[in-house]
Amino acid sequence: MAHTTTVSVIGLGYIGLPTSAVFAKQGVRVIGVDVNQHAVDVINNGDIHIVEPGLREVVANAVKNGLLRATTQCEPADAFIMAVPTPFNADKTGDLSYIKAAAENLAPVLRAENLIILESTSPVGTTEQLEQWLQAARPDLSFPSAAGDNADVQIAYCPERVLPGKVMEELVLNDRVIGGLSNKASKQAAELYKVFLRGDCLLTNARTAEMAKLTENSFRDVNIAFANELSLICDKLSINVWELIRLANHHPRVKILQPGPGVGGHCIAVDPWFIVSSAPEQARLIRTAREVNDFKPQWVLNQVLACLNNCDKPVNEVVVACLGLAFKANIDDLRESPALRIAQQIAVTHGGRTLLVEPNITQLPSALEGGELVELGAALEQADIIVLLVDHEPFKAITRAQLEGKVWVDTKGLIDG
Ligand code: SAJ
Repeated sequence: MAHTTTVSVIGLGYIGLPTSAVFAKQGVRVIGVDVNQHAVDVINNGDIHIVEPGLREVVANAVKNGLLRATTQCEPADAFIMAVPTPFNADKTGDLSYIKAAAENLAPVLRAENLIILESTSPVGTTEQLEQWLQAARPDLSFPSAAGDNADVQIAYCPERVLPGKVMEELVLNDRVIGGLSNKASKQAAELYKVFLRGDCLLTNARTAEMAKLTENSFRDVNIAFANELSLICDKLSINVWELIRLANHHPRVKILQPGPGVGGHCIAVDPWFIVSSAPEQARLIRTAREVNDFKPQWVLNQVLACLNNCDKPVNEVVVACLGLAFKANIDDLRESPALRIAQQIAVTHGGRTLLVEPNITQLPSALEGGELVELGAALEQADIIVLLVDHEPFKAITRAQLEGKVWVDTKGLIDG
């Protein structure tokens, strides 16, 4: 595909906006589409509505140069990339309503020679489902499941695999798995990504590409669950889990991940359920891993409650400090954070002062209004119980001397490790 191609990116969130920006940086005209009018206005002003290092400058330049424009309604383009959310329903099946809504927005402007790429993390079969919705809305056009390489419209699945906080770098460098509903769709999609991609394009079919994304995140979830389960076993057997993992990892073929307060974020705690709901009888390990990781915050809370009950003061006079609220180290993202959930439960159940230390934010979310956002030094000075929830860089400097006379629960091994 030539550099003059117009690409429309539907969904201008954590994936869609950076993708729009890297295309525009290469001189491609990009029409960004989002249902959120606020996001559209912010982007058209050359600014961004999300936090991602290095993104603002690229968006500002693209808007200034007239290469990126945002709107709420789909407009004709040569290629469309869908990057809309796919949460799960109450029964843990994938909620495809955002993809369906995007398809309804897109269908009226679709024309022959168009390429559509779905990037949203999706249950296996979603790309075929998208094709069916579009075919129903546009019976005048032919699609690849029936017409193969000769179809009017080509469709491929290509999952995003970038790490929040490193999106601008990983978008360009990571290899891409591309699964077309026809060979032509795969090839066209690869050609399009090559406009900005330095990694390789690995071509397959849509179902395998959908499963590849789910597999990567399930692999990580299962491995984190193994570490989390070890932490429970070691607690019962009075063994230091951090030392144990360090020792075991000296074996040339063993590489155990780190236990923590639970698994957070919008991907690893969600995606394995898409495999479980597609193959419930077979996906026993993947389901159990999810359950092990989901139980960990409750286990940590129980540890803290036990410490509270063992204190020699009335519980409501005990000062508890929670160190870290984000879903992982050195980011400001509190969404789906086990640390935040644990801190919230401590604040509501113990009745005394709860000090909260989160170096990456300046204001507490409303859910934590009962707590006090304080500096690390103040928390270490005033608290009777320290609950270390995230391995943020500044917490690595905490010394045993600063903890003298205090009780602590260390979920990340910064003190005990
Ligand atoms: N965690 C642990 N122990 C570990 C590693 C991680 O408890 O040893 C926890 C983290 O604290 C966090 C959660 O797991 O709560 C997830 O963090 P993460 O760094 O493993 O992953 P995410 O959610 O930021 O990004 C993942 C990445 N997937 C993989 O590494 C396989 C990323 O490449 C994907 O693009 C992203 O999901 C996504 O969008 O799907």
